[in-house]
Amino acid sequence: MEEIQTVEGDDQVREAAFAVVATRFNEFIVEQLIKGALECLDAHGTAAEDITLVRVPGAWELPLAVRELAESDDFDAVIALGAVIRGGTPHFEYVAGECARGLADVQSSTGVPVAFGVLTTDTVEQAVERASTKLGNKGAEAALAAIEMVNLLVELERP
Ligand code: INI
Repeated sequence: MEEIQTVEGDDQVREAAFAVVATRFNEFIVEQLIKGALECLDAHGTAAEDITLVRVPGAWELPLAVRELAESDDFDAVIALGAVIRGGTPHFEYVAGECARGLADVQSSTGVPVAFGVLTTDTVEQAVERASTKLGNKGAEAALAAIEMVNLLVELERP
């Protein structure tokens, strides 16, 4: 087989603006996700003036704020950060499910990449692990995905 053409976005930031939207709920965990995301954006070449941090009460409120930012034309991608922890309550299913559905909705209806950095875990311990620096930080992972998707869209739109 002849070599096929592959299109992908790289991880270098070139004049792109990012909004980071983070919940205050489970703040002690989400602060670590914010730290991971901001360090990742910085390490890949984003200027501080190209990053806006927005805070919302909880994961339920993420989709509305993310939609507002995605529709503003001021950002190339939005990074949503939060932590929904089960803790034996059915509330979990509603909050986690609607948050994920709402964010996916914003991404597909606006065409603006929305990175999903929302932890959904059974326990606090699992959430702490995924927000750590040692075992991989989901905030940093989401920021990296946002960078790659911004660059991929540039590649795909190139004539
Ligand atoms: N919000 C979260 O971000 N994480 C949770 O684990 C959570 N739980 O478990 O209830 C949570 N609830 C609050 C919700 O997101 C809204 O802020 C609230 O219902 C007000 O609309």
